[in-house]
Amino acid sequence: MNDMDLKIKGKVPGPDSGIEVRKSLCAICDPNTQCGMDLYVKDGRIIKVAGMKEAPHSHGSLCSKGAALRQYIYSPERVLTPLRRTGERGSGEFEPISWDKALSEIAEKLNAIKDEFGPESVMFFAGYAKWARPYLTRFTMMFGSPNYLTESSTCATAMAMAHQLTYGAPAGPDLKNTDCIMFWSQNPSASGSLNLLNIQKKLDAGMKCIVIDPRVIDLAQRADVYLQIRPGTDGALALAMGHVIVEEGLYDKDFVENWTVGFNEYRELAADMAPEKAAVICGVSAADIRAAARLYATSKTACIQFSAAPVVHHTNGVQNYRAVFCLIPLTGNLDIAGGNRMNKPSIVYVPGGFPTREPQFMCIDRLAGMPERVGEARFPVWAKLTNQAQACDIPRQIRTGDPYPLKAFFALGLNYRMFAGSQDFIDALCELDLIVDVDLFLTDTAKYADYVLPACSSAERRELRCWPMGYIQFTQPAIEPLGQSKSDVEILAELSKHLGLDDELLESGMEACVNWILEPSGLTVEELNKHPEGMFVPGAKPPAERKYLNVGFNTPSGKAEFVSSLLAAVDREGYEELPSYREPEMSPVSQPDLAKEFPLILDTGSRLPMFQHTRMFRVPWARSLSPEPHADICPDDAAAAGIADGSWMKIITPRGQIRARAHLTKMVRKGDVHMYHDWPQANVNDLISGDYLDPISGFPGYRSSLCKIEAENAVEGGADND
Ligand SMILES: Nc1nc2c(c(=O)[nH]1)N[C@H]1C(S)=C(S)[C@@H](COP(=O)(O)OP(=O)(O)OC[C@H]3O[C@@H](n4cnc5c(=O)[nH]c(N)nc54)[C@H](O)[C@@H]3O)O[C@H]1N2
Ligand SMILES: Nc1nc2c(c(=O)[nH]1)N[C@H]1C(S)=C(S)[C@@H](COP(=O)(O)OP(=O)(O)OC[C@H]3O[C@@H](n4cnc5c(=O)[nH]c(N)nc54)[C@H](O)[C@@H]3O)O[C@H]1N2
Ligand SMILES: [Mo]
Repeated sequence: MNDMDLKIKGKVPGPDSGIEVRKSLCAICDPNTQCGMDLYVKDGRIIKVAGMKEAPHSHGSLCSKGAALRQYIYSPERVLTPLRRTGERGSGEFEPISWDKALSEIAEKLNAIKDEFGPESVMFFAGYAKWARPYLTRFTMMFGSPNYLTESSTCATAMAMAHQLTYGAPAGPDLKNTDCIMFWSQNPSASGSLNLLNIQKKLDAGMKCIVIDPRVIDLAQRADVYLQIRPGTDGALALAMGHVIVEEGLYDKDFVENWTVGFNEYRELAADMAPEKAAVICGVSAADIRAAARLYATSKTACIQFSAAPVVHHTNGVQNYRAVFCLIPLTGNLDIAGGNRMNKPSIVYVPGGFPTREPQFMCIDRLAGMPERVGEARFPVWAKLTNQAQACDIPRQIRTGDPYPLKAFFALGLNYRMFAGSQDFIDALCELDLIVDVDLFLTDTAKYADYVLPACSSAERRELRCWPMGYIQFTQPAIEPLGQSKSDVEILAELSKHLGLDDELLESGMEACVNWILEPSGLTVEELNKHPEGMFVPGAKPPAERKYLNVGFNTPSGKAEFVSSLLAAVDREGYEELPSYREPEMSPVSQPDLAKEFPLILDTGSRLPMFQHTRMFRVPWARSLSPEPHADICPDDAAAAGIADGSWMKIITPRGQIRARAHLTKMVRKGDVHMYHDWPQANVNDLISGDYLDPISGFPGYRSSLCKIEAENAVEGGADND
């Protein structure tokens, strides 16, 4: 082998090997992590991926998902041309058509629907891919529809609402400066491994740690106090901690007196939740509750690492997180270094410490004159606190036409299995006149669309991202889009022209938009192009502390609210103004009769490190780490049902059943069944009703319903279509 062959074989970049390194990022998980990536390209094809050493957030690391990026991008399931449906919805029968034909036909249909039923009858949806959301929001507003919806109808928003109701805006944990961190339902080992390195360093340096999780996660083993809570009882635990903090005088009297409302009412509520009472509700010891409360309240600074998902994936989720977040003002750990701090997002949810015009770009102010959003009447506080429609209400409105008929659904990446009652969701969608899905892959959901438009991956497009340390990257495409696929933003810009929306800025393309958005930061595309690996934003700075001293809190009272004025204004069950504890709607306590037949708690969705919702099932390396659907149960429950480790079992709820392999583990509490969501052949969301929702947020109760398990002798798994 000569020198050049060796260089090619060794994937050594340089002019003689013809291998170029392009600076990109991994967009498989989104948006707070996203490792910087070096993509090695030869002859227009990515031949190797590696972590980008210059990235200050990922330092050259990649997880198992990113390492498999080539299999994700070059999947045989990629859609490579626009497709028009020829068979029944769901059959997967399509014919390829040209972009021009596809966009003209879609535009003609959307405009006809708009003329006959009004723009509000068209819904615009973004799935978990978040990078193109500012563009889709603007597009929706320009079209004139109030119905911009996203996967955040089940992710993060309810958590944000609990913050907003309590002190006006989300307040993130200041890990860097804290003396004590309380992981309240977050498992970075699986869901955010980048942060794990920072956490481990802090733990090594003596940071105290409390973990509240029904499963013995890795971090539980390093915790000073670990509380193995029964799913969905977080509110009771938080109130009991508040009880101890108040009773023992550990609260911040100055802050409470000057900056909160409703303390006396809260004190009474917490007085009724002694640790001994919560111990019974939550299945933990009263001594541990006291220890956790004391550690959190007496550490010089302490913060709460909350999650976008598990606590709010219950029918009592917002109130439970409200009870948790009340501990922050109670102890004065709000908006201080080492506590939970407020910071404005710069680009796509991520606070970068620099100003942008992203909010103005999205043209949200146009909502003011529009008809009500889907879900607005059913979830009035949601409507007050967010700009989105609530997607979990779509099936109801399609079926009833109340308050107006819905006719079309346009999606950037829809996965119907993400919704509780998935089959009902897609059945309802099939009653619409038009479904358009833009996706990288011909997914099971795309098969229901009338048109499927091929999106390209992050390696084939530009993407604007920032990270909390004030770092920004505007990636350059590493390769040409595969087939005829295009970037979502380009698709929106072209559809805008076909629709005649007359949106000059969007239609002039992504770079013009980025220049417009970044204007207040002083950055330009020209400057960013000189730094394809990204750069620190000049002048970016961490948020000031105690901003409330000047501007108060963004609540109706201007103070942190133990008693929420927004909840008090709605006279409905579940909208109590104090964060009082209610059982999940389906629990062994709330439904003892049902629990006789279905005695176990079904808690679904805890992240697995190799999967990202539906995305990685089709990726061979990821799939080899977990080839078949499985659920975690404890050895005692398995023995009681006669189920052996690794054997097939049935998980049965009043709504139906699925098959999964039993994974016996002492990590799980007795009485709980944990299963990942989205498995193509074992969709756990079909076991949960689409109407099993938190009355405040509309989030599904993914993490607590009732089930039973039975042994099964058959050995064959189901077909895997997605
Ligand atoms: N690898 C991977 N990473 C991901 C994702 C993925 O699909 N794969 N998804 C991303 C998304 S969209 C999200 S929202 C985040 C979510 O990521 P996380 O916030 O970490 O959420 P989960 O892993 O779902 O659950 C975290 C922990 O909550 C516990 N838990 C379950 N029910 C309860 C409960 O009722 N109370 C309490 N206190 N704890 C409970 C679980 O046992 C689990 O260990 O992850 C993101 N990161
Ligand atoms: N039972 C249960 N259900 C859950 C959860 C749970 O914990 N338990 N978690 C909920 C949460 S927190 C979330 S975030 C949702 C997951 O949200 P989903 O939206 O279901 O997430 P994905 O499957 O990652 O992405 C949806 C689609 O987007 C496509 N896609 C990826 N990148 C792009 C892109 O750049 N452009 C376009 N146009 N399409 C793209 C993917 O191929 C996929 O088909 O699931 C929710 N459902
Ligand atoms: Mo999520």
